[in-house]
Amino acid sequence: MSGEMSMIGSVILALFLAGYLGQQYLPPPVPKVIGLDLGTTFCSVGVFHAGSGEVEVIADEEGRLSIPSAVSFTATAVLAGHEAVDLADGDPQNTVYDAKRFIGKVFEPEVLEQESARYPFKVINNNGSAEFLVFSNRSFSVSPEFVGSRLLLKMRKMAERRLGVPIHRAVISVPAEFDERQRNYTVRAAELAGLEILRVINEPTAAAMAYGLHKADVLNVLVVDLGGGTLDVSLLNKQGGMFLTRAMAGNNKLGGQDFSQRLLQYATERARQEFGIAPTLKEDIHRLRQVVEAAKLNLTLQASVAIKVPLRLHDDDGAEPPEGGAPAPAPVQLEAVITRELFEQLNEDLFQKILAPIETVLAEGHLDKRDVDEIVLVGGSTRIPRIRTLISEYFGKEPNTSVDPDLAVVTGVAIQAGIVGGSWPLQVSAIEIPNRHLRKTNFN
Ligand SMILES: *[C@@H]1O[C@H](CO)[C@@H](O)[C@H](O)[C@H]1NC(C)=O
Ligand SMILES: *[C@@H]1O[C@H](CO)[C@@H](O)[C@H](O)[C@H]1NC(C)=O
Ligand SMILES: *[C@@H]1O[C@H](CO)[C@@H](O)[C@H](O)[C@H]1NC(C)=O
Ligand SMILES: *[C@@H]1O[C@H](CO)[C@@H](O)[C@H](O)[C@H]1NC(C)=O
Ligand SMILES: CC(=O)N[C@H]1CO[C@H](CO)[C@@H](O)[C@@H]1O
Repeated sequence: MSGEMSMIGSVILALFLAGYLGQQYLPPPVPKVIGLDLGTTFCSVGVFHAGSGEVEVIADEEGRLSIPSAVSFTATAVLAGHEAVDLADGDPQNTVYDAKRFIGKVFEPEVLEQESARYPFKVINNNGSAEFLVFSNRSFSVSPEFVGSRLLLKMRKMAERRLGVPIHRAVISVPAEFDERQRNYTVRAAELAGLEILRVINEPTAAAMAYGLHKADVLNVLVVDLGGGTLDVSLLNKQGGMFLTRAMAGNNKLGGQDFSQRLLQYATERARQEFGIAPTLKEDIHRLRQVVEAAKLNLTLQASVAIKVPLRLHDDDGAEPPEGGAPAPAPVQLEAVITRELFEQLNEDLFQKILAPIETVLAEGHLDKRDVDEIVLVGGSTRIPRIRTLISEYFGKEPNTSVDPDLAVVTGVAIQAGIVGGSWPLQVSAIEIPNRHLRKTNFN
């Protein structure tokens, strides 16, 4: 009997040893499960390399780590990501973006109509669900999950190209506020792209994992996600190694594009003062928009930036002059220096709005701000220096910013994919306690 026991013991020991040695000396296994961040404006895909213990965010053919969440429909092809955006200027009606705002959602007819008015493409109401009407050879409608699936397929291909193996399984992140239906439709989008979803994880939880907070000795984590158009604040509470979302609040109409808009208004007003006429031509506005967007990004690193924008400034709404008519007025050039200080002054009231949802989640979570252990910043707009100081001054401590704020979510999802996909030795795979009864407070 004891002989048998010791034999079983030896076999188990031998198996463990073989596994251990295998892990040490065999080439590291190729990741088989990918982590997907299907964002409203950008998407990324990452994997966890068990050998090195590192996350790799997978680049596209041109080395870019994110692809725009846009899909274009042409007569001959469906294009996703950068290729879709390249087409968008020429064919805005057939380039769908922001599909994540519609996925799995049931709308009141008036609300859907208001939403559609914001887009150059046509949004139609299919019994409460949104669909996009596109025209290639003929006109047809596509669902938000179909649009999502083309982005997920593109990312699956990027991963397969990089890893050299077929990929069929993934972990995907969704906003914490997504209800069961929105989660289901996100999973359906993945299925349409030939991917089985092993786990759906909340974006703020993923961001916390990117900082290793699932392993660290912390209790309360506050995640601030400020993207192009929305602010999401979540209060996470760690219980026995698992994250529970305690409270959520946000502002659906606050983000990077609002800060750019203030710069655009400023530049437009400068042009009006200088040339006696405000730029109204579509192409002038487009050029101004591109320049102020670039200036905004530069002001994160530089104290000031000089802009030069050629403008046509026609006041005849752009019509070509008739044959032999008066020649078009000569183009002018708007030159200005924009300082970081000016940028901050133009936006200070918007920046201050970030604090309201932070205070709400603390109140709803019955937590004093001093009891927040870590603050995690996600989303490109959290690079803005004034926003970082605003948050660190509020809490009296530095936020966690070492991970690229555009890649924090995909990094965490990739870690989760590594955990779910790992077979050795025993893996704690759950990292999140679902919280079905939570509602998000919105400031608009
Ligand atoms: C659209 O029309 C072109 C040429 O007429 C044809 O080659 C192409 O297959 C058509 N595409 C679709 C999606 O029907
Ligand atoms: C429309 O939706 C309602 C409930 O959301 C459902 O009862 C009804 O069957 C749907 N109608 C169609 C035509 O799908
Ligand atoms: C979501 O999917 C699950 C599993 O397929 C199903 O049981 C559930 O009813 C779905 N919920 C909604 C709201 O669609
Ligand atoms: C922003 O910075 C980049 C590189 O640092 C530079 O090439 C570009 O001209 C700058 N843009 C503006 C508007 O100053
Ligand atoms: C300011 C800062 O970097 N804070 C923390 C970020 O997260 C790690 C945990 O991985 C902490 O050790 C840092 O102190």
